[in-house]
Amino acid sequence: MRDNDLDSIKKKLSKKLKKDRYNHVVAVSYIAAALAMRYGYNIKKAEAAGLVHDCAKAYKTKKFIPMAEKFGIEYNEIERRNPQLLHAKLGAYFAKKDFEITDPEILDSIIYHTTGRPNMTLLDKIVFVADYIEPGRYKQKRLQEIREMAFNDLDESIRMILSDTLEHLQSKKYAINPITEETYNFYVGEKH
Ligand code: DGI
Ligand code: FE
Ligand code: FE
Repeated sequence: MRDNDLDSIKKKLSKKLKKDRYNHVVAVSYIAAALAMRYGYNIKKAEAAGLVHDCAKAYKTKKFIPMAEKFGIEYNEIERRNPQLLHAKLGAYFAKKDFEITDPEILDSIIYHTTGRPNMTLLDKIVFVADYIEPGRYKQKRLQEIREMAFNDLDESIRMILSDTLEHLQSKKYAINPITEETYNFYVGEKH
């Protein structure tokens, strides 16, 4: 991943995404870079993953199910009823098709950025956490604490994020994706 590649990804994204969403992905990319520095991961790959993680949000949510059908992307009952969840899987598809990203580690980190997954790779963790803590976020509780923890103990920050997210989803009575629950059980249920 060269600087050139990152510049061309940014340029494309700035044309496809609304301004707020573009600002968000740039912020995630820089926080992902900072976490990569802290935990010893390839900085450019982290930046690229951060930039493209929400690229499917260039499209309207009502197009997600038809697009998944068309591209042969499988979805479960929860995703059918909450199609916004599909922006993660669709994002990996568009990252490959429109942004020429072929690195499986980057593509996986996009697929799992919303729900996490058991036994996440370091890049999965970096993108998952960066998405939650980027400077533009303000709605979640104990953000300051989680932001500090992200740079002290990445896994502990993941446990905090998963606990808060599950609690939030339950309080709103949102349907929980089985993989969100599996991730929660893996990281919070048992200690890792
Ligand atoms: O795309 P972003 O807004 O940057 O962030 P994201 O991809 O992490 O999506 C965040 C939203 O996804 C947040 O409102 C919580 C929601 N979410 C995460 N897991 C689940 C979920 N929503 C439902 N219904 N079920 C889940 O399991
Ligand atoms: Fe997202
Ligand atoms: Fe995001």
